[in-house]
Amino acid sequence: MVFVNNRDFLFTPVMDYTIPAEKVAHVQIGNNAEHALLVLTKTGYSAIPVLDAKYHLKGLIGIGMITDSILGLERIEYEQLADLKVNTIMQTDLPTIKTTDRFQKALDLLINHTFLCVIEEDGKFAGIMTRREVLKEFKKYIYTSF
Ligand code: 2BA
Repeated sequence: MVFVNNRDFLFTPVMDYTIPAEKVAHVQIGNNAEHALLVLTKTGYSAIPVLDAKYHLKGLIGIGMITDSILGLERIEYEQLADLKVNTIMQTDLPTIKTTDRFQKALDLLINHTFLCVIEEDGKFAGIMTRREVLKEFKKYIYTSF
């Protein structure tokens, strides 16, 4: 990536920083909570996107949401995991950015979110933009500019 002057990076396309969909761990909307917990545990991520069969973004599922949904009065009711569908416990009010958006918008949102889902105009999931990728780019930029 080449920046012509100090502010140009704010206007670079978000796709320059996006981890493509095929490299992003996800679950399908019809999966149960047991499967989601398995994917989250195996990948080591605390939250991942939820997609439908057509690869449209539907929400986010995290370990905390799953635990909360099976929290009984006195214990965690693990036996409920198989019957709970991801779509009943996932977070649906999530910030997203479009493939056509500029980096500046993503930067603002990444202050409060560890990653952002990137979607195409038709809602199809394109990938994620993470704080890590952005920090890596900043590091490269700072080290090569000064
Ligand atoms: P977390 O899972 O809470 O991870 C926080 C940070 O810990 C990550 O920051 C990364 O630096 C490190 N980390 C966690 N699990 C890792 C792993 N399996 N391999 C390498 N590093 C790992 P970011 O890379 O900025 O990611 C921010 C958030 O984006 C992650 O939060 C996770 O929710 C999501 N994420 C990142 N990469 C993903 C992927 N390939 N598939 C699905 N979700 C991803």
